[in-house]
Amino acid sequence: MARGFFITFEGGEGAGKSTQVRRLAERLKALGHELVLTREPGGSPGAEAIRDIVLNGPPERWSPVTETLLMYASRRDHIERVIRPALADGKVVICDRFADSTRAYQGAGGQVDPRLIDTLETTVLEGLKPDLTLILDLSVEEGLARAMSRGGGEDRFEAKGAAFHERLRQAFLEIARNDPGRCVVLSADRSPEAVEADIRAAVEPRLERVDG
Ligand code: T5A
Repeated sequence: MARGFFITFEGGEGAGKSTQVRRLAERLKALGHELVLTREPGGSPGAEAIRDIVLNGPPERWSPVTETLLMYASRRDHIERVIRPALADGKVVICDRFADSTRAYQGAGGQVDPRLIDTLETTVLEGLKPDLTLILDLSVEEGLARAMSRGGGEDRFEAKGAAFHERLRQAFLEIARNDPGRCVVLSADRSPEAVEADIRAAVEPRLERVDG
């Protein structure tokens, strides 16, 4: 039976995830892989509707616990309608953010009780775990400057203070330390080409092993 491969990108604001998702997708298409590119929050029509309400408005619009529940509601729809069907078809799924973002943003950043996040992860994900998570690591200052340079104004999370963003940077690094078989940390403070080369070096041997 075909086996899909699930890749997630994680990191703070402006780390270059969307840029690298696009570059990796072009590369894997050229190598002949069937791909699904997606993102969180969002990725299915229902989850995109939740994305609109969770990202827009003043920073204190939702409490961190409510944000956690909204993220997991959108994630469940996305998994049921997009991620699991694509993996079952043997496709490579590349997702811009996934469950680690909830641990970092709502858990470490928003100080939500980790037991709530553990419970949601167990019941909502039902064992679904990325095969590979690429964590783009960048200083908070540089990441926020890059996010701002894109234009379009701040979203609710970009508008939170530097201490919030520093907590979540450390949380991503801790997630990687605790799950070294799944996570690869890449320094994003380099040219897009240098980051892309490291991403290819992380992804391609793993995909070759799956393809047999
Ligand atoms: N969230 C999400 C939660 O709180 N909990 C959750 O569970 C989940 C899933 C999503 C927000 O939701 C939060 C986290 C987020 O705050 P989003 O709009 O999808 O919001 O924002 P981000 O995922 O943060 O993505 P960004 O678009 O802000 O940043 P990216 O994708 O990391 O960066 P990118 O590629 O858009 O690049 C930003 C700018 O930098 C340039 C690009 O050209 C662009 O202008 N750039 C570089 N410049 C110099 N050197 C490089 N190597 C560069 N790479 C890119």
